Amino acid sequence: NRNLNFLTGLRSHELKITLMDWEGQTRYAHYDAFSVGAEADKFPLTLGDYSGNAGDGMAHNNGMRFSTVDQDNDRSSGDCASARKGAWWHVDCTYANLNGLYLRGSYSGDWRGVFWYHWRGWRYSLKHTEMKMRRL
Ligand SMILES: [Ca+2]
Repeated sequence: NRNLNFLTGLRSHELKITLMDWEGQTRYAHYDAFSVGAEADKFPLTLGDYSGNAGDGMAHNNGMRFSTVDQDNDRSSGDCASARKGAWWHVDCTYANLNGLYLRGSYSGDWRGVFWYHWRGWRYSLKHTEMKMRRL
C-alpha cells in the first residue's frame, strides 16, 4: 500500500480488475480513476467511474480506509478483515473480497472466499483475479 500510495500520488491512474471463475468465464471491472491515500490516513481508496461486465462490486468500498486483522478501520461494530479473512477497504464489510480465502468455487458458511458479489455472489470463491493499474 505504501508503494500504491507513492505511485498513484505521482500520476493519475486507472484500474482494471479481471475475474475468472472455475468454469473459465471471465468478467472485468474498470474504474477510470484509482488512488490510494497516505498511510497516516489509513490508505484510503479513491475510485472513479465504473464500466465493465462484472458489476460495480467496489463502489461500496470507495473512500474507505484499509483494514487489516490488527487495524480495524471499517464501519462495522465487528472486525471485517478477520471475519472476511482478508485485508481490504472494508465498510461493513464488502461486496468484493479479493484478499479472501482461496476456496475453489462454491462454499458454505460465512462471507470469506475470494468473492465478487455482483457476479458470482458471496458463496463462490473465484479461481483467478487481478488488479491492474495504468497511468493515464
Ligand atoms: Ca470495526
